[in-house]
Amino acid sequence: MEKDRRQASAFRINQTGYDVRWPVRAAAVTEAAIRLADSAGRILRAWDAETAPVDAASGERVRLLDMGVLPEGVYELTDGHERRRFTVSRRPWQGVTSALVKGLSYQRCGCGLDRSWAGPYAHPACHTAPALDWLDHSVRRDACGGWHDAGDYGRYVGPGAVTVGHLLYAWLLFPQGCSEALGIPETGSGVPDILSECRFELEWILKMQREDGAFWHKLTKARFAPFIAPELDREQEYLMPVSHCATGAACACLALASRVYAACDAAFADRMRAAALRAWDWLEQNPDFVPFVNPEGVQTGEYGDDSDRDERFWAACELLAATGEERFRTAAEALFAQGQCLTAFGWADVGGFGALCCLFAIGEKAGSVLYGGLREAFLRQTEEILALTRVSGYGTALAADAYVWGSILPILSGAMAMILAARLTGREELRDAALLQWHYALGMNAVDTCFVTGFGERTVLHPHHRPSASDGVEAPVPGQISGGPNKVMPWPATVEKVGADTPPAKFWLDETESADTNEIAIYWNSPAVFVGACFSEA
Ligand code: 9MR
Ligand code: ZN
Repeated sequence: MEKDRRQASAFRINQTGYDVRWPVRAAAVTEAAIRLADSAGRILRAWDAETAPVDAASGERVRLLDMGVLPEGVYELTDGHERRRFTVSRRPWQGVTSALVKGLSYQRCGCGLDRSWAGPYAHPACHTAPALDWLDHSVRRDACGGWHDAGDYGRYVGPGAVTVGHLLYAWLLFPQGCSEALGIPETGSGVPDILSECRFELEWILKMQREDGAFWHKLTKARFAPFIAPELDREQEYLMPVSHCATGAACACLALASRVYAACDAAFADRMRAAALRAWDWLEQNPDFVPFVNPEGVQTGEYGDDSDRDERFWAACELLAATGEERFRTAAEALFAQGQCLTAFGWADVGGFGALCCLFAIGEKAGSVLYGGLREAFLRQTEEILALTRVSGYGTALAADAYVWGSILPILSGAMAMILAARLTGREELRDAALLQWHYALGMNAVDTCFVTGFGERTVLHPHHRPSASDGVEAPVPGQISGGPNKVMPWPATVEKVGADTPPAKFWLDETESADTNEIAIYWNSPAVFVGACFSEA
């Protein structure tokens, strides 16, 4: 039975439906003639039999069908052999967008998840013991809190800061698209739930700052826990050495958050602003980049990076926005002049956030370099992403050879850039291309799978996620997005199971063991929230 259900359909659709406002697109992996009918059986569109060129990423002959804007209703695509239904409605993605935010609340650490809001995914408090400094075990400190990073129980400063960055900008740009009540402990407090959820991480980030302003890179054990429930994972956790990238990302994120929370909690905002300024001072006093590498004996996520130029750039932009001080303009301009990837919103490359800050938070006041010049560079770089969608059979913003570990990140990050570029220019083709990435995430892809747990008729059932695998509940924790296909860095076991000849966009296993293709991570959920909020905005 299971096998049949997993058989891919010839029609790859957004399994959560489509919005009445925008063109409906689906991918067809069939050479036969195709018809689109409404619920009364009326034929609305027909496509002749056609042999499409092979799509390099999926190895499939795929046609991207454009059905235009359709009124509310249920529709059916058929090629004479198979049929597939989809719905068109108003704001269909609010539910999945809210679930993606709530998906983060299930990652809360240092506290229990109460049954009243976490339902069957409740668990007692986890990771509440004080941490030791890895470099000096005599130093003991409370660093409790934050979200578990992913399927593991570590908390990592840079990835956490980036996650909050996606979420706060989602809220700043598309407040209606991500302001639903979520059913979290703070629901009803008067503060939008998405901001309360971010605050949970921000309070932890603040705890990760050393007295001299630097940030510890991460808080983890020496090695990953077995697949046990979080509260049973009781081995000693350590503050791993400080790093330039963690300090730069935390600095930027806290400066951004200080602007956002000023209206609802001035004292909290001030604390974050002061912490950001101390982090900046540390960066100034420590100009020479040192990459973080796991100390000997440590095997948890490394999150290594070869430069802190982008973290410094994002930090300078956010501090300029938060303080208006000239010294941050000077710093941001100099860092911009060194070259930045302005379309990247990932844990390693954060230059996109600097662009976002200048173009949408500061605006023309940023001046001729950080507004005018940067805008032009940003639009030029976004054009390259748009070009990727044009050569992909599915319209995916990823080259065939770039299906990395967590390929969902560059795909959604590309969508973010195109959304912003569409907002700057009003060009609908950018918006439509961004929307294709959302469809990809929700099922319009080579594995015919909705990558968000709990959504879609063919969905992720076995994410690499310790709580999902150990809670005794059959369904995985909902509202969490799989990293997706990875042919750049797959594990040998994955290669063996998938087959070395499998095309990149199909290099995916819905198996708990496969961290390399099927883990979930906070910074994969958060760009999905940004994109979902954009397309759910009223
Ligand atoms: O998302 C990270 C990906 O870009 C790297 O290629 C991969 C291997 O280093 O690590 C990923 O991050 C993992 C982290 O190291 C530990 N927690 C789980 C993360 C998601 O798989
Ligand atoms: Zn925990």
